[in-house]
Amino acid sequence: MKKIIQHLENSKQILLATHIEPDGDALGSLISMGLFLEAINKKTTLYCESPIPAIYRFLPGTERVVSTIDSISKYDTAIILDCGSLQRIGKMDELVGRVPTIINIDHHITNSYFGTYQFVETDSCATTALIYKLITVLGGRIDKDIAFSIYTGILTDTGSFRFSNTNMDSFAICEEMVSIGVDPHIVAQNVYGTYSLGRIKLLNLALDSLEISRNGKLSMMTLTESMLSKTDTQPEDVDGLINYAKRIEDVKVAVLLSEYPNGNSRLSNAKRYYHVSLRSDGSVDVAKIAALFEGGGHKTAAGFDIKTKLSDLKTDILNLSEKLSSG
Ligand SMILES: [Mn+2]
Repeated sequence: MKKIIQHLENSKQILLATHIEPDGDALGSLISMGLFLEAINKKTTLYCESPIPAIYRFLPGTERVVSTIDSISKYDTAIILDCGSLQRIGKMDELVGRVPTIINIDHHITNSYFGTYQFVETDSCATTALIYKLITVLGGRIDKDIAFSIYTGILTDTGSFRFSNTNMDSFAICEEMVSIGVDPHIVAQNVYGTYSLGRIKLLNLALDSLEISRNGKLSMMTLTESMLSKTDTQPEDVDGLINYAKRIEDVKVAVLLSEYPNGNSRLSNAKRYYHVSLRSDGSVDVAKIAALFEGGGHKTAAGFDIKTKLSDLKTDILNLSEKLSSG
């Protein structure tokens, strides 16, 4: 962290980027770090390839996030947030890789330690918790706007203090953010309070698609492109649906298969792109399962992308359940 601090003190033009299809921690770390650097007179660009999900647009500073980068040569430093690999930022990965100094700030267990400097703590509950540490060590001031982002990142990445990554820091940092002026009710109302009608309809279809392995240890939901179009929903509306599959009694691993928009390939037996999300009850390391398919994540939440036939994918996933130990 010392080297990162020394470097940041001298850098002038900084590009900050986070992963595609951002969650609360991705946007929270992007915005909190960006606002902090601006406050200490650094020129910054906040970049995220995907649109900002509606539930996070209440965060002060989201209007600064851009989805295009015009010229890369002006940046002396890029800070990559909440990404296990540089590829997670999306299409601009190669271009951003040319920035002279790359700082990798993350908490994913599968982090590849890319970049010039790394601040990676895999036992940290959220990347926003690392931003909090960094600002604190720098002696910086956390204002109310920054506090909202840090609080939201920790709240969402710990599943409202329910997931196994929840620790003392989660509560201590959030308590401090509340003392600075964050209203937990406002955050909860925005993040969890309202669902669009389409999302409720999508939930209905997702629940209908539930399949359980023969031994009862694995649950699987499938979301197709046509379900999204039928309910007029966006990929962001898929967020959190997997938790319904995870809550089922005796289930150790929950799987959500989401079909990527595939354009015009209408053949039912054609291979299609899928994102596979994996969640575990804590007894199974799903990051290891994801790594078998060149994916990544945490012990209890991981994922991978695959191009295959849906029937083959389902068979492969259900076969995984046989390897889940009993007890
Ligand atoms: Mn995170």
